[in-house]
Amino acid sequence: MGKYRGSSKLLLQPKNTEEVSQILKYCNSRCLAVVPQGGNTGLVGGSVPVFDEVIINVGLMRNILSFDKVIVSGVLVCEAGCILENLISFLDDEGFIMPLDLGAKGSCQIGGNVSTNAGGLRLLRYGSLHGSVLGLEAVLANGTVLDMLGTLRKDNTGYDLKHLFIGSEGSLGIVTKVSILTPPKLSSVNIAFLACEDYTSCQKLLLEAKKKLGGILSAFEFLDSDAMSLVLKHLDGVRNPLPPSIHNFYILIETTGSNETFDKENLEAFLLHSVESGLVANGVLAQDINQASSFWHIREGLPEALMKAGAVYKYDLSLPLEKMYDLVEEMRVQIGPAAKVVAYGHLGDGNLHLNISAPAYDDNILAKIEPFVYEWTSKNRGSISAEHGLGLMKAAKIHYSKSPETVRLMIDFDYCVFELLPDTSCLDDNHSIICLCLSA
Ligand code: 2HG
Ligand code: ZN
Repeated sequence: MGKYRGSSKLLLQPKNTEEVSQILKYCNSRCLAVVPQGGNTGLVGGSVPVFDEVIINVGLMRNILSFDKVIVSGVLVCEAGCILENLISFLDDEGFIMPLDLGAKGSCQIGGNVSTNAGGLRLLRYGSLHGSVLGLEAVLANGTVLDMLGTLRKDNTGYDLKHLFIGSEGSLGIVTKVSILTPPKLSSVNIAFLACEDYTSCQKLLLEAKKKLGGILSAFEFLDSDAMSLVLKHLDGVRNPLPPSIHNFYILIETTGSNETFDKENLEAFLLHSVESGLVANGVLAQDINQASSFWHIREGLPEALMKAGAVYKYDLSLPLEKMYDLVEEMRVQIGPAAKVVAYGHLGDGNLHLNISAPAYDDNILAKIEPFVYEWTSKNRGSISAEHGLGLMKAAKIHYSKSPETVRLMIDFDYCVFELLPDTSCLDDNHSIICLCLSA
């Protein structure tokens, strides 16, 4: 995004866990700051060495260690540097899918996905990584290797510490291996691209989709008309699949099931009913795989279109569904003509991607956005980071979403882990190392 700049002089690319352990042990004994790095696709500056950290990039640790489709159906064990898209293709050949899919799949790595608890496009169906990650291996700052690489569905022996590494963004240690439960690939996938005239219709449509499509619903994504105009303007070869007329909202619905005829008829009946009841103004069902991927390209291409449009301020928020679009409208009033407010996201999960696009980064624009956006989110009991983590951008803003007692416990917990270190002289009373870690 051109927003965070690195100034590291050293990038290390360990080939295995033992090397990660040795690097961390050495850096720790010398009080050298490190930043773990995966595919570098984060949006909050978490993997950028903004000071002079040593970069530990796990990109060479990219082996698939095992895939058990016979005994424990669908458990994949792999190293942290595996690129998500490679895992998706590997599983596709085996008749399985990853429970996680994101626009950044071509470069993001599973270790980074797990460390940031990435959500993505199919969370609605397959749940978060807290559900599908069965185990992991991580290396603590002092080099201790924690083997929690279980493959069991159930294990109630003591604290399930792997969950602390899912979403802690490298602040407790570096994830080096992951074991993940993958669902079988289902043969019938259908995708519809729809237009709604108002936000209330989008909400009602979601409720209807949950009721009528139930178990086969696998994605429910939305974009507003400003987002659509942006994609059409900046991405080559993209066209609006609906007849030319400006609609206020667009919805992408995907169903995944195992009965081709039934699933298609089910989706068609749902669409017909939604048009007749006035919830949907217009809609089209993908007729083949090319059309299906062109629908997805509109939604997945949004971050790229925004980058091409200039500078972008990104906010990844969880909000109560009924309030979500009020924020977008209030933000438009707040900012005025200086920038464009563009909204899209995972409506099915209550996750708004609020993007503010401007010709260049400008402190006057930023002053209109922050702290307004965080205060608004906090007042409505939302989360200031739904799926991208805190990173550098939001580490100091955590209090908008977590109580002082909770933050205190996180800091104490960090201390607890750091007390394992042979030399703790680099920890000062102001927890500056902890803050650095939270931002990494
Ligand atoms: C998405 O859903 C990603 O496309 C990126 O999470 C979000 O660009 C963004 O703000
Ligand atoms: Zn997203």
